[in-house]
Amino acid sequence: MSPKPLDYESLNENVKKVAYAVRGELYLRASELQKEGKKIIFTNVGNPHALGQKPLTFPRQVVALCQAPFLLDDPNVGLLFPADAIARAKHYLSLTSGGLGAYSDSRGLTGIRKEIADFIERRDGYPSDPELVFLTDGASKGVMQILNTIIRNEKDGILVPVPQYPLYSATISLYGGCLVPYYLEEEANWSLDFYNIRQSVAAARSKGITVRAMVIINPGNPTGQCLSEANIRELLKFCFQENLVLLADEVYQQNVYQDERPFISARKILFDMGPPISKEVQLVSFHTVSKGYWGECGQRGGYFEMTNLPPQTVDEIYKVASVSLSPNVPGQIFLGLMVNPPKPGDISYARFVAESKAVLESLRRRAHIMTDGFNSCRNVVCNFTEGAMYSFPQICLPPKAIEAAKKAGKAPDVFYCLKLLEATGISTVPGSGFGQKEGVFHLRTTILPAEEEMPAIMASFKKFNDEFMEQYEDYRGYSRM
Ligand code: DCS
Repeated sequence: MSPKPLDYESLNENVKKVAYAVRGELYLRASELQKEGKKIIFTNVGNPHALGQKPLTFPRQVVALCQAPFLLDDPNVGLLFPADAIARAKHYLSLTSGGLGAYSDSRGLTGIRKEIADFIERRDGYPSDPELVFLTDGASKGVMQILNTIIRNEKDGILVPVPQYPLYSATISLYGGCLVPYYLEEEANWSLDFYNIRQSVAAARSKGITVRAMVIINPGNPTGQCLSEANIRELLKFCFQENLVLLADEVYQQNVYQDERPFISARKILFDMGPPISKEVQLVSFHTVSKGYWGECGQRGGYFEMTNLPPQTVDEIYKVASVSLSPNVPGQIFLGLMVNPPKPGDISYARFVAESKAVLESLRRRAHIMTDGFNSCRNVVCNFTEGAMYSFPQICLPPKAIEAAKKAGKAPDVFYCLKLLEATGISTVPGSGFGQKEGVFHLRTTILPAEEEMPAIMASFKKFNDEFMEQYEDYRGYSRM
């Protein structure tokens, strides 16, 4: 009998090809060990609230009132909620046609798209058109929608940084496109190297691939770098010369832990460059409520903004967004609040600033504790986490460890990460899940465990690592690749 349509052998091959390491083998083993009663430190996902980060008070007050509008009629509401939260809840409810239980426009609520456009204008110094801002269920859905719009067949190439966040490789597989890798330069703080990028493009073209788009993640995941203005300028020139649409994943724009290279959006630099580039290069930028000091991953609020896309294309994107009716409405309200937080003079301002500063300052300290910790370990080197939420140390595995991994039927970095998990409960993601140069090994951890637990976690990592190295190094020692 022929297989049924949903039997494994008859599934869409693109679905089978998808790989997503952030919830891959290591995560599954960690979940098993947890069930058996082992204490697991889940540093595999950038999911701050799951590791104890408290939600900011003001946005939760506003959304609570939007979810339970009958509270607004309660004579005691003013005792429980500050007046500015009550006013904001009324404002957001007035933007909806029936509250949070009603679908919104498929692009999101008009009033919130306007708040986002105002935020972009304040941030970049150039006006933004709310008609070109679409809300999505997290940034992931926006990235998927735009890649779906770009990829026509398996000959369409998308330049993706390596290491990359596997949303990109997974989505390109799912839509049947071709991932064209470009390597970030680890020795130069994970920056872009255009000689190398041009070579990647040339190699893809020689195989008949039409390179159509380029992805940047800034600040970087998993690499944590903040790109310099000069690097982004060169990148935009490159996209102009090569006729590429730039997908700027800027979800970590609030997560910056150094002062030399503050976040500057690709859009601002594009407009600073002036015509013809500013009028020609097509750009889609992504943002989310999941990151920053918000960390509201479960709310699924995101947006993308389109620059230099013709109206017919925007209409097509709108049409496809309409097929899923509406992005979730509470997530949209979180986005409105993120881009339009309490202002000086508002009742909730002081508390909001204190809470958000506490999160960001602690993340900055944790970035230092982690990278310093990794750099104190034998055969481990780690660039400073300049931004985002991750450390991505290089683990220089001795040949004997690589042999042992082969014998166990595992990739060397998977072997190391599994041993780390079994010994310490620290659940990481092997570098191979993000891509890395041949023969070079990494792992990714988030910098999100509670600050007070961090020194003990790093001590436990060091103890495991140094013993592992001792076990697998031969007496002559071992030099880095
Ligand atoms: N882009 C990047 C670079 C990300 O790191 C993430 C999430 C997203 C987009 C998608 O975010 P939302 O859909 O929640 O808006 N990062 C994942 C990660 O690497 N660990 O946890 C989540």
